[in-house]
Amino acid sequence: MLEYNLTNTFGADGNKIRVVGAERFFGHKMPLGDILVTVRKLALMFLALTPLLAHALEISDARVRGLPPTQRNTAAFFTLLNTSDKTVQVTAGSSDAAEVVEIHKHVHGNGMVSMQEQDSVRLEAGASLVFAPGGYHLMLINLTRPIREGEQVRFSLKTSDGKEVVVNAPVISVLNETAAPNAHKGMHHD
Ligand SMILES: [Cu+2]
Repeated sequence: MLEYNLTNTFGADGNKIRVVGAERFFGHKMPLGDILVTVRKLALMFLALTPLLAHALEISDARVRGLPPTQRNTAAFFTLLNTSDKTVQVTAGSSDAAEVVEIHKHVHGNGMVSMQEQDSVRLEAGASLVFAPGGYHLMLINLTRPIREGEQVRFSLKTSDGKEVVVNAPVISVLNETAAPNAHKGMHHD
């Protein structure tokens, strides 16, 4: 996508490539300063267009698990889709309802289920990944307010290209939760 090409061409570590490419494009008669100004103008033109393009990361079917108010932590579930033609690394962002947000995964071993924090998840171009009970989930840690069904909770995820995708998700009580198609049954997370 255009925004990724821009990042590659004009990124902080792309100075050398940028100048070489500009010289090749404009010939060697143009002073370096003029080339950089022209490149900057082009970059601004492209940046003005990028809001028209879709985000690389789409989040759908988002919901946050409602638990009794004595619980300090809860989890958010959703489906991620990488709509770009580049691999995207996704890391946890923040939430208006929790002090800390982490990506967790349930790990099965020796007849036990435990949670492991994941620094990031990786989505190939066009790939999707389901966060569902019994698998990946976004852990909302140290809740700053009660999470009641019918309310909305905001949370965000960050992508490796420096973008943050913000979602407003409905709270669905754990009592009304329906298991996702691929989720394991009977695994409670609290
Ligand atoms: Cu967890």
